[in-house]
Amino acid sequence: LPASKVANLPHATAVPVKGATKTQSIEEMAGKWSDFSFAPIRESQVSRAMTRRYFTDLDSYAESDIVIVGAGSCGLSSAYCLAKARPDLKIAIVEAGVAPGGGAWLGGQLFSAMVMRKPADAFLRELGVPYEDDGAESNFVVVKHAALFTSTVLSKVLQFPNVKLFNATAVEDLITRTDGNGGIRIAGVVTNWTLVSMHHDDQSCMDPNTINAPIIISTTGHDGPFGAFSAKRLVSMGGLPALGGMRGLDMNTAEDAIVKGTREIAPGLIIGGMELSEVDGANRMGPTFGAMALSGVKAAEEALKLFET
Ligand code: AHZ
Repeated sequence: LPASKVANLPHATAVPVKGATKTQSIEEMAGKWSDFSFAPIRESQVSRAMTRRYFTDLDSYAESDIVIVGAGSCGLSSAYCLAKARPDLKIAIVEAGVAPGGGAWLGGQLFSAMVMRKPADAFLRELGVPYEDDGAESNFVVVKHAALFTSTVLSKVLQFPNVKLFNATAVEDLITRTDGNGGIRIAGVVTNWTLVSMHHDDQSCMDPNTINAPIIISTTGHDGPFGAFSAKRLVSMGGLPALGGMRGLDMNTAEDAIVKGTREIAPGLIIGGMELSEVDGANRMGPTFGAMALSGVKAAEEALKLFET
């Protein structure tokens, strides 16, 4: 149909533009609510505003420079360091949950405060997250609410123009290439809507999607319904002989081991955070988060080294 006729069909009727469209401050609105109206909108404009951007992102990030799997405290810390150091890199974060943040919305059990052992306070200063410090005699600092840490790092990560978070999306496999010597190299991730990944057993024909990337940083936490995903998949595909299996809680040994051990486990795959405890058989640390932040910092450093070689 010619554009003139389409414009006359009921479904194409535009909402007449009326009401306030000029940029206003909150102060200017105060006390004038009886005259208030939103700028007009048509529902399709909202649909298009969302879907056009999402599909543009899917198109753009189908070839990424780095994919971070899991947006917990380790993954987000890593994303922050990478995006800040290399604005030229395209960084996709794939998070199975609707809400990014993993276990870092609370400090431990259902308590709010988040403990970070020194020297991880350096990362809080980098982010500008306020904390309580009892001074030279104290070996740790306390953020008054874990959500303050998580929301701050998240908001900074999301503001980098070179980062896209795909939440409610699970990594359900790894893309692999043979290296010519019988070994494998990780070359990307296989993704699906998390709700789809959870229903492969009772629905059929729900093939996945993919993101190619030369470097994957996996920070999916310790074993659980989705956790330790890449570590477990590495074992099942023969890229790792066996899982070490996370050991019992020992704050002192656990945090050092996770930070020091954060590394490229298989060509193209760096593992950090509590997922690493499943690879190395490291202890868990319970409710202290310094190792998650600094493992993220180290994972970023390891990735940057790979880009330089
Ligand atoms: O939803 C998961 C969470 O947000 C996400 N995730 C897991 N599997 C995924 C998959 N695809 C996409 N297949 C996936 N996303 O990964 C995130 C992991 O966050 P986390 O907080 O569980 O892990 P972390 O290593 O960043 O932090 C661990 C925090 C812990 S656990 C612990 C203990 O048990 O002792 N102590 C600390 C500090």
